[in-house]
Amino acid sequence: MNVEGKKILDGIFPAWGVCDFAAVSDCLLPCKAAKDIPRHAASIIVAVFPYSMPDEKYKNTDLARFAAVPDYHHVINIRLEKAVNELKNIFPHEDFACFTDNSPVPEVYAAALAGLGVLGLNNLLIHPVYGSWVLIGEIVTTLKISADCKAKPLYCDLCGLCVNNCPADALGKAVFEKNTCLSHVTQSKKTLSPEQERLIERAGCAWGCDICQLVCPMNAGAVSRPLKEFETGFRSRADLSEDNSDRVWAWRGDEVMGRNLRIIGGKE
Ligand code: B12
Ligand code: SF4
Ligand code: SF4
Repeated sequence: MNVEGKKILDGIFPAWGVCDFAAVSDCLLPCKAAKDIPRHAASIIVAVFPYSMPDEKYKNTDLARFAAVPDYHHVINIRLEKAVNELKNIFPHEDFACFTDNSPVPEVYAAALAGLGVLGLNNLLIHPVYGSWVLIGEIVTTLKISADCKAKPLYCDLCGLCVNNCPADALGKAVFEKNTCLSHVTQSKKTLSPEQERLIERAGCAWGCDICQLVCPMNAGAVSRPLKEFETGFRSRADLSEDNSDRVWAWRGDEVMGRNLRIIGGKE
């Protein structure tokens, strides 16, 4: 990336790196958005977006931290699109496509390859400054940018605390048991089993699950410097009587959140 391009990215992203598209092209995730990947994609500009407030803000929370801020898909896409618009001015003949979450790119792996942190046994990217409290977004481009980190990604301290404290026993197996993960259960539209309801009740969390991050010692010194968009829209509790159209759970409809709030005895 030339100096001008770097300046653009530094001004929009709190932290970013680059990985070769070829490094992930063999392990793309099945996703409708895959059709948007530019033909002859060469590089991926991966960015991380910190979202965690200081710990005291979560004393009375009934949400996982990613769900206590405005919908990150929207917030991150605005920043990614701003970067693309500015990059197009200096690289008018290149193609760019933005993705976050709803992405064929295995984002955790791509971010680790881009030198943005290590791979946790909890499946998450742990950034050296913000810990795992970051969301990930990326720009896939035909622009050839030399990747920052050509080495294989590094792993976390492997202390096992996330595995031992996972309430759903989803971690530490050969394959992550995503359907048993509490985060998945809270987001499921299906009728829950009594066991799944008990899982939600015990955790007291109406959307998502942060247990494997809260116990992680590599998050102990994580710096809390959330995006300003996240900070201004922060709400530590779910309340269905408010306008929730900018919340991450809105796409699932009020029924799912209503069910979860009933289970944990929160405000519907
Ligand atoms: C589906 C999904 C979920 C599902 C399933 C999760 C899962 N791990 O499978 C559910 C609903 C459970 C979930 C929960 C959460 N999620 Co989620 N989720 C995703 C999503 C959309 C896809 C993940 C996926 O399917 N991975 C498939 C597996 C197989 O991929 P993988 O483990 O990375 O492995 C691939 C690569 O790493 C690669 N690979 C690995 N090693 C190697 C080695 C070599 C040599 C090669 C070639 C390839 C390779 O190959 C694998 C197969 O493709 C991603 C966004 C994305 N597009 O990546 C977000 C994402 C992973 N989730 C995210 C978050 C924040 C969460 C939660 C913390 C939310 C919460 N608080 O409740 C929890 C955490 C649960 C946990 N401990 O994993 C963030 C993670 C941010 C971070 N710091 O890492 C992401 C990146 C979304 C985002 N844009 O920020 N999630
Ligand atoms: S999010 Fe919760 S249920 Fe899912 S793996 Fe982490 S600790 Fe286990
Ligand atoms: S809790 Fe331990 S094993 Fe799990 S991600 Fe953190 S450092 Fe790795």
